[in-house]
Amino acid sequence: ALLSVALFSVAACGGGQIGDTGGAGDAKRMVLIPGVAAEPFYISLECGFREAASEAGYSVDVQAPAKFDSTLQAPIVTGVLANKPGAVLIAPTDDKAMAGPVKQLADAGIKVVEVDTRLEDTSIAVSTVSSNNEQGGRLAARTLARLVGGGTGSVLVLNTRAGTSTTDARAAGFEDEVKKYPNLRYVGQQYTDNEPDQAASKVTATLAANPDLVGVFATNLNTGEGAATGLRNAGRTGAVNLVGFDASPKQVADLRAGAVQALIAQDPATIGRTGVEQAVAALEGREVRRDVETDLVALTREDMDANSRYFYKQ
Ligand code: T6T
Repeated sequence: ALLSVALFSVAACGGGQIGDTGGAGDAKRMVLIPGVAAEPFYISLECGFREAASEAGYSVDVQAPAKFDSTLQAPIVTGVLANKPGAVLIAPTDDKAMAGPVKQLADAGIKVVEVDTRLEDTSIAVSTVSSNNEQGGRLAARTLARLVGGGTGSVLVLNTRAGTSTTDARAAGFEDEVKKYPNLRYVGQQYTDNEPDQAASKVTATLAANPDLVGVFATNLNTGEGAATGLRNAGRTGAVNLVGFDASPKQVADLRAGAVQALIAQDPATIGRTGVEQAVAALEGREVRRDVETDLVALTREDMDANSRYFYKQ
């Protein structure tokens, strides 16, 4: 029961904290429901959300589940429905299971903007702001192929949980793109439940079964952090090229230290900011963009500091 209680997050955005304000039934209020609490990607997104909402004169509230899990996120949505804010920005934790609860928001007249993840049913939200995750997976495959160079061997994908729209799209893009490199043998994807420990043990098990492993693509922050641990435990750091997704402080430190060879970084603060802009447009009856794509960049140790604006906050 405790886990179903929403966590009221306080992000360290820099430049002074913008507090949660506002009461019930307030059209000038926006609520952000991230995929999970206290996680650098969503913290950075929250910072963009808070800044943009306060600039636009909206009060804000942020309610996140303790785990990336639709059974914990759904009751938060239902609670928010009762307070009837003008708009809700949400990262749905499951592309099907969250459709019912999110549709209740839209049916109540609340403007729903998807940030980061999306529902399969595209008729519910007015706008979706995210990275092009399929392209991100392709970029990961090209980056891994460049790192492996002339080498030959197996490559593994570590995914989170089926039904997470973003990581599913990354894995699909990677799988398709990696076919262009005959020296790389794709051994399939493994799900980790978004748990670093599972990612670590799946990497060591895959290494045992496929000693020719030359590359791993970890589709998000937790899978990447766990994969780095798995390779370290197996004594294969650097020998197996690891391409991660996201740029948490720990991932950035791992890149600098050589525990990870590349990161595909997103721009979560811009996702949060743009989500607010679309929500305000919807509330004011102006034109809304149904899909907005934000930047992705591949970082390696050589060029990471030139791209430090992509490092996430914590
Ligand atoms: O990769 C991000 C996000 O884009 C994805 O939808 C879920 O995982 C992260 O939040 C990283 O933990």
